[in-house]
Amino acid sequence: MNIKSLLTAAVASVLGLTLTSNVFSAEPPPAAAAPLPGPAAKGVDPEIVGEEKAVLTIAPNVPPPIKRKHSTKVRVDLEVIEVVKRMADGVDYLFWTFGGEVPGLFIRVREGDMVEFHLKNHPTSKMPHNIDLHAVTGPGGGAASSFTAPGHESQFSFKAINPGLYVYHCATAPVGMHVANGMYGLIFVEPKEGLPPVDKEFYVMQSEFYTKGEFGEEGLQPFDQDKALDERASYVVFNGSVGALVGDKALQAKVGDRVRLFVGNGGPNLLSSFHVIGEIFDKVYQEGGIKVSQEQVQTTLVPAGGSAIVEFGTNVPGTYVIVDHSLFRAFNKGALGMMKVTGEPNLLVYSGKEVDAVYLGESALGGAEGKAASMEAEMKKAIATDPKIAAMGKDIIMEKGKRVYTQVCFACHMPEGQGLAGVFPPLAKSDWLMADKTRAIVSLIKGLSGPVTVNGQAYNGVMPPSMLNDEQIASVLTYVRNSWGNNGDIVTVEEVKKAHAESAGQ
Ligand code: HEC
Ligand SMILES: [Cu+2]
Repeated sequence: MNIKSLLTAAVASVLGLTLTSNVFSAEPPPAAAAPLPGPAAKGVDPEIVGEEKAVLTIAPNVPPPIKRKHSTKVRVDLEVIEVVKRMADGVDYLFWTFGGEVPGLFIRVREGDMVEFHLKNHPTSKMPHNIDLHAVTGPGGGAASSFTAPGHESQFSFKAINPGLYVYHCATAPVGMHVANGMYGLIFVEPKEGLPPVDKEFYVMQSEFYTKGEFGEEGLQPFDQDKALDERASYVVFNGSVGALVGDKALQAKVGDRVRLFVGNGGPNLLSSFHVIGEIFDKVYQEGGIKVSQEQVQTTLVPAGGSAIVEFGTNVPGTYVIVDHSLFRAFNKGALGMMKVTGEPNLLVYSGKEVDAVYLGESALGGAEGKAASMEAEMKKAIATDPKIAAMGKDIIMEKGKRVYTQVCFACHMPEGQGLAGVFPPLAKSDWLMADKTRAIVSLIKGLSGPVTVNGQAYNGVMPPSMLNDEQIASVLTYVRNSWGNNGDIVTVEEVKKAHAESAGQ
């Protein structure tokens, strides 16, 4: 050994790494690595009796509780594979996975077990990978001993000393990127005495993805390093994709069930404000520890690279929406799941809607319905006769009309009503529009086709019926007849109704 390699060896040993498993470089180890001081060198652990293969499950399933009362040797076989899968409808992503799934397969062992871990990297992988299990006490949480080139298998063993719910993830450089591509999952080290029995256990893991395209942009989306650096997630999801827990894939429970969720957060960057709309977590094992640390919790915080166990009873049937309560993530980036609870309604706990009454504020209190009606009539009269109120009314109608215009009409008639020469006639300063109010109303109700002449220019296109309601037609026509140099009066809902009724007969 020369000085340089001695130095490298010294640094590596300080870092707790073996030279063949450098977590900080992407270099694969030599093809035929000599057997490392493995099980033989460890001696015999008198606590360990027998051996078995771990049951691994795909989210949202959790392996069954461990009934055995002694420690054993548990063999875990986990395969890393890089696969293209659905991220959202029409959107694919090249996921790097533990077990072909995001999140990775759920591992359940018992406190005191000796875990013999076999990490296999599929031959089709482009990258070396490894695994850092937060349940491991040892350098790199196993990462140092599990660096595995494509087409190779690594083995290491650890004693599951600390009970709790732990995240595991890939820790191969660049670590952030490996995690961002889907390399994380949960391992539950069940306390010796077990957790109290429940009816249903589920595995829910949040994480986010950084894609070149914006949310929903179709096709195979590559990873976006800049967005990841800025923590600008395009997708925030439960169980690896948009809709993984929605519709037929919703979690299922029955009224009266006690439900336990093993919740993880793979990150790589964002915290999760984990919430189930319409439920209260009556027990929370905060941060995935084994003590119930809080009761009656609405939203629990799950850190990146962390977990929580939450429990609740189901009392009322229905659909319960699971969200990251950072709500734009839930409703705009995918962090939304569902739990469907079936069974008999429980009116003592939740009544459902009992009354839908008209509410008119304090002045209507104690008054009969007649009073409300006469008030409404008075208001209408005041609006009609008071020019100030009338003007205010017009502002509101213009505002509404503008909204309709920018949603529906501008695509053809252009933002400033200028139209498109020879194809879409102008609305700005249109003689056709201003000449006949009723005709304009009818053109929106029924659509317009055949030759029309606007400001001396002939058009012969098709405008489909607008599908707007009477109020929207009134407001948008008010808007276009009072914008871009047009000067008209208000088009009222009554006028639209009348035109509607008359044109229906034709
Ligand atoms: C899909 C394109 C399209 C949309 C959307 C559309 N129009 Fe039109 N519009 C046309 C075409 C084409 C004509 C000419 C029809 C013809 O030649 O008979 C027309 C004609 C008109 C006319 C009569 C001619 C004129 O310039 O004065 C009015 C008024 C009008 N549209 C208003 C609207 C309003 C208001 C909306 C939104 C609620 C709307 N249009 C939405 C395509 C469209
Ligand atoms: Cu990896």
